[in-house]
Amino acid sequence: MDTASSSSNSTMAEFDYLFKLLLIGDSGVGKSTLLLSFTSNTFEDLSPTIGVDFKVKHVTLGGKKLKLAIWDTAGQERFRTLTGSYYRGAQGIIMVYDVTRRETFTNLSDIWAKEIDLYSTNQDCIKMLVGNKVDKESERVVSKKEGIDFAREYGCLFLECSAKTRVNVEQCFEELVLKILDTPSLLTEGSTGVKKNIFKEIPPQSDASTSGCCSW
Ligand SMILES: Nc1nc2c(ncn2[C@@H]2O[C@H](COP(=O)(O)OP(=O)(O)OP(=O)(O)O)[C@@H](O)[C@H]2O)c(=O)[nH]1
Ligand SMILES: [Mg+2]
Repeated sequence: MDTASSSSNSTMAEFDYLFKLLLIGDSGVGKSTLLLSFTSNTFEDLSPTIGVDFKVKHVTLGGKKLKLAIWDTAGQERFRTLTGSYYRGAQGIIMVYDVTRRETFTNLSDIWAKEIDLYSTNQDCIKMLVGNKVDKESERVVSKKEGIDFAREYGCLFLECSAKTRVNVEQCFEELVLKILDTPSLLTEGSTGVKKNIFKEIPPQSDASTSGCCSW
C-alpha cells in the first residue's frame, strides 16, 4: 500500500488524503465502464466484473491532493457475500442504475440501500446516486425526477451521466469527493490518507468507561 511520505509535512506528501470510494449497483448498469471512463478517458465494451476490481486516481480538489482508491464491485448476485466486506471504511459510495432498465432502479431500495445499511462502517459516509446511460435517451424508462426523489428520500447526492459519452462522469466523482472534504468526521476518523493516529496514544486521564478502544 502506498503511504504519504510524511504526515507532518503535507507539502512533501504524495497526497493529503486517501479516500476509499465504492461503486455498487446491478450487473450491467455500467459501474466498470464509468470507472474506466473516469480513470482513463476511454470507453470499452467490458465483461461483467468477477468479484471486485480496483483503480487508483490522483486528483487535486478543494485545494487538496487526493488519492482516490475506487473499488468496483460485481453486481451479479453470486458475488454478493464477497462484495459486502468492501464497504468497510469507505468514505463515499456510488450507487449506479441504468436509466433504460427499471429493475436496476427498483433494486436500489430493494437491495443496494439495504446492503449499505448492513455493511457500511462510516456513519457519515457520503452516498451518491448515479443514473447512467443517458446517451440512450430514446430508451429511457426512469425519469430524472424519479432519481431526484429517490436521492432526496435516501439522503444521497444525485447525477445522471453517460459513461459512453463521458457526460457528467467527472462530476459524479468530484461532487462526491467535495462533499467528503466538507465532512470533518470523514477526514479524521475514516481517512487513512495521512496515516494519522494509526497507533492512537492513550488520552491523558482516560476513563475506561467512557473512552473505549473501539471509537473507530
Ligand atoms: N450506451 C451505453 N452503454 C454503456 C454505458 N455504460 C456502460 N455501458 C455498457 O453496458 C454494459 C455493462 O457495462 P459494465 O460497465 O460492464 O457494467 P457493470 O455495472 O460493471 O456490470 P457488473 O460488473 O456485472 O456488475 C457494457 O456493454 C457497456 O459497454 C453508457 O453510458 N452508455
Ligand atoms: Mg463491472
